Amino acid sequence: MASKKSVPQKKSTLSIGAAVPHLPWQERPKGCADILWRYDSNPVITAGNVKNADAISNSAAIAYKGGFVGVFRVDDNTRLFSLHTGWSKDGLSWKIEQTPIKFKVGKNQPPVVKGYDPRVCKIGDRYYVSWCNDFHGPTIGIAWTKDFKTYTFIENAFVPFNRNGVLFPRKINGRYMMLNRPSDPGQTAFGDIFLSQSKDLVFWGEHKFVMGRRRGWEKIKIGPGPVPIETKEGWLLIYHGVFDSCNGFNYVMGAALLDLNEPWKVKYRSRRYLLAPKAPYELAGRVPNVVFPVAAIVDAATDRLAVYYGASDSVVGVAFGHVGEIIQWLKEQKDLD
Ligand code: BMA
Repeated sequence: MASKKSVPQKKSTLSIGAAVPHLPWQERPKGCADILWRYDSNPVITAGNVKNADAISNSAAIAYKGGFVGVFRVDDNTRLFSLHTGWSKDGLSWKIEQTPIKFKVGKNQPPVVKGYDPRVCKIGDRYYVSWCNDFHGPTIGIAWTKDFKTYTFIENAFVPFNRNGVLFPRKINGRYMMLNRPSDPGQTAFGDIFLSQSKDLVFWGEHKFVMGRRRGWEKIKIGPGPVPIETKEGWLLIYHGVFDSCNGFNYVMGAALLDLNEPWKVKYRSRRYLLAPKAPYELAGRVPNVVFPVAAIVDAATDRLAVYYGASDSVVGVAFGHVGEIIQWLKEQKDLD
């Protein structure tokens, strides 16, 4: 009888994409049952990283050339919001450039003066930045870069008002796709997630409704967070949901799984929140009670996930999780819908 040789099992993961062996990581603390757990030295970025900054919060980090790069939302002490490039070897300790990004704009294009809540998405060999741009009110500006030194403005995707433009990291059915959240010029007491499609990243159309606000922690509005994570079971979307209390709006995180080929179809959605303000730097700051997820870096070899989020519109925090566990957690909540 042939002897059975033990074959080393390759750990099966759900995420599709590149291995990021240098991903920042800490194991879940003993006794913690949370699906996302915070880095124990949060916040990783504070206003002290840039001269004359009042706050550095909702910012996007991505793996780049064996290290990390990011586009940061810097609110300065004139209360102007601008975008700055930042660099890091380990994803936790960052050097942020002192001067804002100067976008190259075409001669018939409006100037880019201020911006906030950037996302960074790699599609092919380009990195696309989408952010809340000021064009007669908030809307989504899109630019591209290859080296994070020169940024070329493409266009404003929509007429005002819109916030939280989040690209998918590849074309789907031959189209670029972008989640977005129509809004108003102010603090917007409403908001649902839509998806828009484009052949060239300039003209957007064939809009689809993805999902709307609903009772509980997402009763006022919802908005897409990090670039969706491609998995074997669908696109994992981490998003923010907002509820009101006698102290104003509270921003928390939730998650959903979208269909791979028709990503406006929601397969699962969290009834429970994924992470809500609890740490002191989330509960107090420029805007108290805010966790605002903006970037998610995944090591597809291990399913490990690091989420970058703005805390209380003042600082940046990191939380860790496992892609497979989040999907399992979403499935377990099916009956709560
Ligand atoms: C939203 C945006 C975010 C901010 C949040 C909480 O409308 O302005 O940048 O984090 O409010 O203040």
